[in-house]
Amino acid sequence: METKKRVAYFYNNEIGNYNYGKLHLMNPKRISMTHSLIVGYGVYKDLDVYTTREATKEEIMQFHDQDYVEYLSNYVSSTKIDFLRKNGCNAPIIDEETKNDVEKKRQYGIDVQADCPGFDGVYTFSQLSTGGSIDAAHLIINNAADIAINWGGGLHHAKKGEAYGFCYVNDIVVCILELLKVFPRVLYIDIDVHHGDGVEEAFFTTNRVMTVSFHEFGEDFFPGTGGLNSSGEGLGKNYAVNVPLRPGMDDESYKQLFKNVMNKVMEVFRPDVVVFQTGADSLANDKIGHFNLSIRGHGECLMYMLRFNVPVVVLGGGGYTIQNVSRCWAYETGLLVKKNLNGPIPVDDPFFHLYEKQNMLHVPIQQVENKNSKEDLNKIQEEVFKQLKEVDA
Ligand code: TV1
Ligand code: CA
Ligand code: ZN
Repeated sequence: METKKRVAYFYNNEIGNYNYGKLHLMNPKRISMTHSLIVGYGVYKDLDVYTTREATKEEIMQFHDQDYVEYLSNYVSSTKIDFLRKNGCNAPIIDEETKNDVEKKRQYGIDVQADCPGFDGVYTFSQLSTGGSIDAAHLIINNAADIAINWGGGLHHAKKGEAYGFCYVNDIVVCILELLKVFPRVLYIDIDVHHGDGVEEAFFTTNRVMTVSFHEFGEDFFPGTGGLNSSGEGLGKNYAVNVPLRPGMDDESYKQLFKNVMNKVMEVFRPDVVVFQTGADSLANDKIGHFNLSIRGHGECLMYMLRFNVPVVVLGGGGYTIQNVSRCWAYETGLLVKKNLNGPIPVDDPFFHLYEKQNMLHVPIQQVENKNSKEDLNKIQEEVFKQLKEVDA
């Protein structure tokens, strides 16, 4: 009955070399670590492996403002300029003045101190993240894959003309715009612990994209949007679904809510394709998020969407305890090709030293208090169902 799904996987060895800065929590190395586990566990053989290319300016400008993209693409960090000067380079550096113009930086959300630093190669990094998500969409469009994975994508906060929340180019919006060229309806699902605000905003007024985000909400948790009653406007009314949650969500409560909501979403929206942002900062022991999901629980949510026999683009996202991110995404890549990975981390993994404290693929999690009561969760589900009743796609 169930036929084997063709699973495509996008990777570029360069992506792990970009660096947001020493103290920053976003570490692109987790993408390389994920890849090493995928190779080490032998999942590689069951995937159609593609090398990720850099998205072009034109592709990125399908969503982003030209002036913002131009600013990003010309960005040269002041450390890099200092380095060039010290090494005897006297040639003018393109737009050296504007690049370090405090006003421009503020306008475009580039902030050396905090969330979105201007770092060397920030544009190429974003092009690689986006190139994978675009080509993933194209494989689905050409019916050359049933599932297409880009762990380097999923940067859901980037705005049309501004970097935001560790994200510079919104690869997800560009991916969905590609899919909309062919498919009438696209479903976006976001299990990152943060609200998928950039994607929601981009499609807030259309009924061709339904966005569904599960996220931690309240007590100033970033970004602060995604309340229960933010549900779309105009033609998009009821097509933005938000599931705001308190800290401590565990496997049982999360899985149940996820399955109930998504089952209803599939029934009323009947998408042609699903784009799944698989942010791993919803796992237990993340450095930013406060949910308490196991890798198996997280993976069960992703796998739940396969039963509907709709093609899926699988993207990465957040995740700040990097060993758990690579464990999770390697495990999920395994699940997608029907392999149930477990056991120790392969000893010849180039990142083995980073797992030495706990060398198993699955790590135990402590019980923490779930601040979401059964009553709260029932109420949220009820509200979401009420909204979904109004959808007639
Ligand atoms: C540099 C160094 C940056 C240490 C950022 C946590 C840091 C954070 C850092 C941090 C941090 C945020 C805010 C900023 C309100 C803003 C990829 C004034 C210890 C998809 C983005 C979270 C999540 C942004 C991205 C958030 C994603 N949390 N240490 N920054 N402030 N920003 O709260 O959804 O996962 O935390
Ligand atoms: Ca989310
Ligand atoms: Zn996040």
